[in-house]
Amino acid sequence: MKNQIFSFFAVIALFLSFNACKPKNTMSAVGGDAAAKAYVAPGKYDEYYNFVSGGFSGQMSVYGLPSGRLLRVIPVFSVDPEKGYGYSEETKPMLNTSHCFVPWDDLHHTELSQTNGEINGKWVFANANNTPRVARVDLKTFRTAEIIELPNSAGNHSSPFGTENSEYIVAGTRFSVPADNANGDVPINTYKQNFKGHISFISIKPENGAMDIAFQIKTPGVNFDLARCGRAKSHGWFFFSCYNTEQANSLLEVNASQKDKDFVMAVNWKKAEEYLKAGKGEKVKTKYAHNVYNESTHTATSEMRNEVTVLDASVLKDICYFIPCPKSPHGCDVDPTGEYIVGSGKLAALIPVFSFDKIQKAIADKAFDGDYQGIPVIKYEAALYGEVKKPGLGPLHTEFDGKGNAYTSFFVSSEVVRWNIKDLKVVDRVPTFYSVGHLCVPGGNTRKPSPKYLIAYNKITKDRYLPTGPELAQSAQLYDISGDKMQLILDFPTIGEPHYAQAAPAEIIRNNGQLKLYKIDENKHQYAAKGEKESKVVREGNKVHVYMTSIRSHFSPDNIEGVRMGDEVYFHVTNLEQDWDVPHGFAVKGAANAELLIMPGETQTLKWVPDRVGMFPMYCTDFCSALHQEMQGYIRVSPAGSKTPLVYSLGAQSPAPQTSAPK
Ligand code: CUK
Ligand code: CUA
Repeated sequence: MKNQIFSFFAVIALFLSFNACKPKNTMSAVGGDAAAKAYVAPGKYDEYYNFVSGGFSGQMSVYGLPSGRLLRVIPVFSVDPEKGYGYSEETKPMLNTSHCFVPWDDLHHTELSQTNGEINGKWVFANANNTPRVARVDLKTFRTAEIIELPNSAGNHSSPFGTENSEYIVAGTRFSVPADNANGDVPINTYKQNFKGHISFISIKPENGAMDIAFQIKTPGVNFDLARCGRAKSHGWFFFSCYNTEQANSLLEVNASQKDKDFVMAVNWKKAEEYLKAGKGEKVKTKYAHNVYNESTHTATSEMRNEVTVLDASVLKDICYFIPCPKSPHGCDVDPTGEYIVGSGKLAALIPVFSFDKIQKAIADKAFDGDYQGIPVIKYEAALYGEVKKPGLGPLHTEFDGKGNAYTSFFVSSEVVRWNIKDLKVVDRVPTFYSVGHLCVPGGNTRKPSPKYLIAYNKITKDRYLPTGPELAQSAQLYDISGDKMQLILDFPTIGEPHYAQAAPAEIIRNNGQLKLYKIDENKHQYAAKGEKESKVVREGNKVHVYMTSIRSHFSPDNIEGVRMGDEVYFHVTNLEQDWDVPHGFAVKGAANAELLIMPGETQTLKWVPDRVGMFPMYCTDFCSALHQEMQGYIRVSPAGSKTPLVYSLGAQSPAPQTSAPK
């Protein structure tokens, strides 16, 4: 019997270790009190806002925590027909780039603005991975307010990571490429000579968040993956993980995994600022778009810039230092005290923790192992605080709770591991379902984390939800980390593929002066009609401008005749409502476009080019009142060259009372 019990446990142990990489969907992983912990009663608000990257959806989604309820999808880099983003004339310029209008991107990281190393609730930044851009979302409106393109970059992955007072949002290029002012028409196998890395420092105006590329730092051609600012004692520094220091250009899975160690790059950005002031930067010709949404004109403008200032790290020797870091590091995370820098080698069996003090001493003592293409390489031992031994398989990202613990995600062994930063001992581990990428502790990248919950953003969901054909839901998992043992309390599906996310106590975001509506008197839109009396239809050549208003429950005008084939019709719809939460929508049959969704006091424009002669209904798409279904109208389209007069009306059965002569 004893023997049987022993072998029973042996089998269980074997089973567990064998299945370590794919934990089973067991009920026992969720305790009986889990539901109560994640339950937010109907009508009650969540404790946290969670801003989650949408990956290849190009959008950012906002969840409430701990409920996991989806509150909003904010369109950032991808067009969104639901909100008319990228479809309305006013928002099209937001997606302009030096290439063209780009309607999609791949958004991996969100970054909340900070003051003194704490979240201030003003803005959340996001990166476009494919066509390198950084966006600023204004948390007064939960809308994308600004997008700046990044020159000399490709694959803007190591981005957007901010400094402690949002002095800068920094962005490192994943793909090194020939600089924009160099000849890019070179053989790919000249990578080592011709390909360069660039790190962008985007300055943020404290009063309004306006972005500008203050400078770039040119580095050897490697792949920058992730980054974190120094904080508290290490304020003034930035830390980047880099891989492919082999400088391979083919079959990177093998060729960029040759070296035992790649690098964490430490950047002294205060020093870089000094060089910039001293005129050591080179003004380099390039081309990049800067797009800004103006809240009083309700209109975005896109401007093309053609110059950027570049500091060369191989010439200005004391701004960048490489620190050896095992096996293709992915995450590079700094603890709340700013002393410990954690590098997560994707293929490493340990986690190195570097000490800021030791890095400073190593630089002072010149404890270097030569250089890497002109950048000093600090000796590994000289920078190392210690190593977390055998923590798990495939470490990716680390967050902190401010109580001395670090939490690292392990992609291969599908788990979150809590370890103590001081003694580097693992104190708890919990399985994730399944392969986990980023983690988020609210404020986990600040001086003062809010250590109640941890959210894991997973890559694979397998059997967690009802199946939906070949493509399954993407997923996040919520853990209670307030006790000695981490406890899984909730799964919730996400929009797109979630990578990094940040969260903040709801109070910080709610009490930042959120906008409830646009004041109609302050509407400076060129085509606004600030009352029904101002509504009209004006022909300018083949362009027909409809100054339209909407209010419960009609448009003015609601009948238009005299539009001809060959015309371009612009419906400028002003929502006259001055109540919170009363949008109106607008759509026209056959429009090669999306709807408009117009907030109270706002003006938005839909362009419509009729493709045939006939009668076209238009209607409100947002169920705004009991008589929403009555909110409609007609546009008559006549043949090209017809003499149908341009008339428009509201409340006239026939004939139309107001006319303007056809020109
Ligand atoms: S990445 Cu996706 S899991 Cu693009 Cu920050 Cu690590
Ligand atoms: Cu306005 Cu429905």
